[in-house]
Amino acid sequence: MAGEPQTDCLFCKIVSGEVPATVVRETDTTVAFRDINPQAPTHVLVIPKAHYPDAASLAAADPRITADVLREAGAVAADEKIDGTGYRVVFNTGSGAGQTVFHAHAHVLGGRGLNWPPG
Ligand code: IU
Repeated sequence: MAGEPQTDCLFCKIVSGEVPATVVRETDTTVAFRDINPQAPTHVLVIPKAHYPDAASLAAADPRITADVLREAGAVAADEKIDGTGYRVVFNTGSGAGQTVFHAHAHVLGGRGLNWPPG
């Protein structure tokens, strides 16, 4: 069923605590943790606790939790003090765009200059 935990999903296991992560923020609906392979001085992932394979399916199913994820991305940026200089929130969607974990997640990247367009 949509939103239910998936036994084979790494991020569902982080939500349940089965897989450890460096959690920086948590709400009723979201978890934010440091990316294991950081691409910038700040690289935090914000995920919904509910399982949706990507941002589009999350947004279609639950706009409120989608807003929670975006609000938490902003809160991470403020916590990390990268909101003044600028930061990027990225939802890779589909393997052709670099998505490797099919549980919706926002990358929050900052703490260095970020080029545009991204690679
Ligand atoms: P992507 O947009 O699906 O490619 O992002 C997945 C991210 O999850 C990627 O940046 C990984 O480094 C990160 N990650 C993690 O933080 N911990 C893990 O155990 C695994 C991946 I596997």
